[in-house]
Amino acid sequence: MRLLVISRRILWVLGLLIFLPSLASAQAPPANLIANVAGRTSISLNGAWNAIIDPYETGLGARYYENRKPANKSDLVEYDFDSSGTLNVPGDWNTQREKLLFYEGPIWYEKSFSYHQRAKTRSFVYFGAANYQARVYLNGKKLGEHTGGFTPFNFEVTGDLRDGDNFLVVEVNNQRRSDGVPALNTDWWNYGGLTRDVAIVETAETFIQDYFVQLAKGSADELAGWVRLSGATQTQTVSLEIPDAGLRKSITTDASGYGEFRFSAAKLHLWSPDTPKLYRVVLSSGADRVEDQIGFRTVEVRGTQILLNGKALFLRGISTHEEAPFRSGRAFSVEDASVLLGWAKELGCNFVRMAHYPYNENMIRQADRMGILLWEEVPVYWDIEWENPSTFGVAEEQMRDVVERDHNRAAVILWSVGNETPVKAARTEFLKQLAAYYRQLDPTRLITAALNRPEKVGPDTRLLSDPLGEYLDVIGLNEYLGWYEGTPEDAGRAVWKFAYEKPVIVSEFGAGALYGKHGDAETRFTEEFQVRLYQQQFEMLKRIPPLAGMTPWVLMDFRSPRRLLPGIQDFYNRKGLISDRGQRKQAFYVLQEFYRKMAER
Ligand code: GCB
Repeated sequence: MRLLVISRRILWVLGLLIFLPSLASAQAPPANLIANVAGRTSISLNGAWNAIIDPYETGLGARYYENRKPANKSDLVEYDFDSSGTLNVPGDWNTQREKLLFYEGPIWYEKSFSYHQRAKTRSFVYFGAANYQARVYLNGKKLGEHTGGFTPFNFEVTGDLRDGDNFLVVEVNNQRRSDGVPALNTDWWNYGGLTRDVAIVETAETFIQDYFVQLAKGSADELAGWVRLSGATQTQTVSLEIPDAGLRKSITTDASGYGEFRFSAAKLHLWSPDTPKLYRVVLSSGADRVEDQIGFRTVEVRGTQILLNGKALFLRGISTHEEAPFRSGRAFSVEDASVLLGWAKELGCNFVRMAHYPYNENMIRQADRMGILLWEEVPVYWDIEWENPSTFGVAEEQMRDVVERDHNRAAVILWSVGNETPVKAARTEFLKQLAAYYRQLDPTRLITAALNRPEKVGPDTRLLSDPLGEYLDVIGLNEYLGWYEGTPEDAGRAVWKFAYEKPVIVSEFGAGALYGKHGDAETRFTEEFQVRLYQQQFEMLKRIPPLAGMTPWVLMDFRSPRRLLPGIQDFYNRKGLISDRGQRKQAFYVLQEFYRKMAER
């Protein structure tokens, strides 16, 4: 028996060794994402789309994507987009029709629109996000598929768009999958649908598809980066202008359309939470021109400190979900972003942890304008199929696409590879490779992960020595002392040790409280209990020497299928400092006061 156990173990280790290198070969397909869609000519396809709810995915075999009408009265067509009702885009479907609140499965969307091509342009259909899988068809022809619920994608439709009437059909399926990222189990609502903007984007034949314009790593007065053209056939010149800084440079791209640059930019006003200066940046090449608003700042680690523009900074933060204030459902608009980030500002935050997946671009751009630093994360959450190369490919693709979308945003300082993942060899290898991929995609930002598996090494002492820490710049620590474990006073006494000499962000702690539920501080789910926990946590945090920031859990109550307690949770995680209707709980003011004092120091 023992022999069997040992030989099984050896086989497993051998299997892992053989298997792991192949994770890297499951690479994401080459990037074709168009950066900065807002800065281009586009035609919005937002609004009401026809929608057929198709729980058994009948539509695939029955070819709903042809959007057929009976040719005559004896012709059998068992679907009809025009009389099936509509869903708004952008928007999750769950909060648009009561019977869809719990729905997980396919829904077919259809949008008819007319289009008139301008001479000599290319066109693309662009989706801000579709959760989780999308199959896209234009005028009955399949354009492609996309996996991953929180990242943008586009398909070229030049030549497929007709002059005049067109129709797009998209099958969106939010069925959870064991090989997905995230996998089957999450503590947030699995909102399905075309949750973000949809548009036709028009470009020149050769156009500036993406660009990286940032301060060079380690420098506050040199810009370094690259541009990538799509459709280039020969070397070409790209002009890069920052009028307010008096800068005008030329970059030469190679025959594949790629060109790097590095030049001095001494007089830039650096972006910071206090002075979130954004510069107008204009890139042009041949017939193409794209404008952006970009801030410049440095971020680095020195010992256990995080430095912004060379100065140590404490990250007074809060964790969030991309959940809409006041109306529930997925947030998508600039207004949603202003409210959520406005609340964070009111709390005294200079930092937001955007857990647990990439948010819509409005949120990131709004943070850039408001001067809020960001932690962005990919939905590598809890347990996923660490040994499955296709799961790795999906994680890698989501990471690549959020980096491509946001790599010019000054607000973003941290990329997180995941949240509360189990400590085991295959997981560490997986996340180590993701961290390396991040560094390759964006050498300027810091890499982190939210870890939560400490060892108890004394009655009140915990040691975090997760081997993943070696590959991170900043250690994120989620801990729920006083809520899932022990009493708040246990948290007050707790001592933390870390195996790494790196900055630590306590990336989660919290307690559930129903807004308006009052009682003594011993009683769960009262606002008083939540306050008690926060006060004890503050005692603990003061005794963590490498503490460089904190993002308590969480800004606002959010929907979760795991939170069932009637009368209290009713499918909401109640750890918010603000209720889902915008009411501030007592702990909101307690944290606000803590941050106010901290900011004065
Ligand atoms: C966690 C998770 C977060 C949950 C939270 C909770 O550790 O990272 O997604 O929502 O705890 O409320 O339990």
